[in-house]
Amino acid sequence: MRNYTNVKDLQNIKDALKDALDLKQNRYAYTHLGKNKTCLMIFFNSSLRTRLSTQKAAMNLGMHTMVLDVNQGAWKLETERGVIMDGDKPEHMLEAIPVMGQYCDIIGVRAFAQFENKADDYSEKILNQFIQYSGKPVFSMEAATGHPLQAFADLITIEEYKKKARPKVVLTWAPHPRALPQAVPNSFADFMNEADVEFVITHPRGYELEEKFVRGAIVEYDQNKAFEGADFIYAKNWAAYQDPNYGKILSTDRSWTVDAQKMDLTNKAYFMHCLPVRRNMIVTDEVIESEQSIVVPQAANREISAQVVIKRMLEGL
Ligand code: AN0
Ligand code: CP
Repeated sequence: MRNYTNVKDLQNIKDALKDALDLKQNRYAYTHLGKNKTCLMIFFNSSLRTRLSTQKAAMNLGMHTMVLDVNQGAWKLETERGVIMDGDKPEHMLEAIPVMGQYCDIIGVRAFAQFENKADDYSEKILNQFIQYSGKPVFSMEAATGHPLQAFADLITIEEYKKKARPKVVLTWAPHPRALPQAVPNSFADFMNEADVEFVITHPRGYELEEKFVRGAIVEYDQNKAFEGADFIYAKNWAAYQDPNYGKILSTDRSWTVDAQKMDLTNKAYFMHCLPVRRNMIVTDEVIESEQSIVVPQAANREISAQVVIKRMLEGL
């Protein structure tokens, strides 16, 4: 595998799942693959899980890891070509990226949607510059439109916890005080559409996601109805995608918060969230602390999804 930016890079998700479950039993079987190889991780945004789980995955494969927080200690980077650089940014991405590529064998990039320009975000302007100019294989650690390491970990978790061959999986919007990207719900939808599940998305009107990720999945605007018979509830906030409200908060309606009453409508569903989660906005204390909450094992699988991806990238070097 050269780059990892979306579900299609895994080719066949059944094989990818099998690799994941095998690796989980035998994390240190491939240390020879990463010997004398370096994984560079570039963060334009904060992270807890991605930072730690991806380093752990690379170390499991025998690699060295280096982490750079671009906004803390590195030079501020100009991203627009053609600007006269007389402002506060001393370095251009067009030099910085090929230089970063000199010091590593693979590069992970976290660069969220900026909500300034929808076309820039949805063309993955920053991630694609890394692919184009670094000279090295690149994987997304959450870019503008997707978080494929998260969605792969989510798929592994559903595979591990499902009690029937084709579970009902519900992605529900929930309220949040800040405008958040669509990357997590986009990738989750993209993966669920490939998986053997009954997939339903529920959100208030106006929060419709990009069709290329929704791919005709059922959208149910009545959250209670969507929850009926669900085996997995996957909560997430996102800001509006559709014009003219791109990047805007249209609702903070706390009747969409996932609480015990709503979970009672489900088929004793497991509760999932990618984390970080704001309690009593997205989900009540009671639900996230309940036995049905699998947010921690879900986060644990981030190590596994990253390890499958990095292993395949190393095999392609
Ligand atoms: C980010 C998001 O919603 O995309 C990262 C989630 C993994 N969340 C926040 O910024 C709170
Ligand atoms: N879920 C996730 O990607 O978490 P971080 O933002 O902490 O990396």
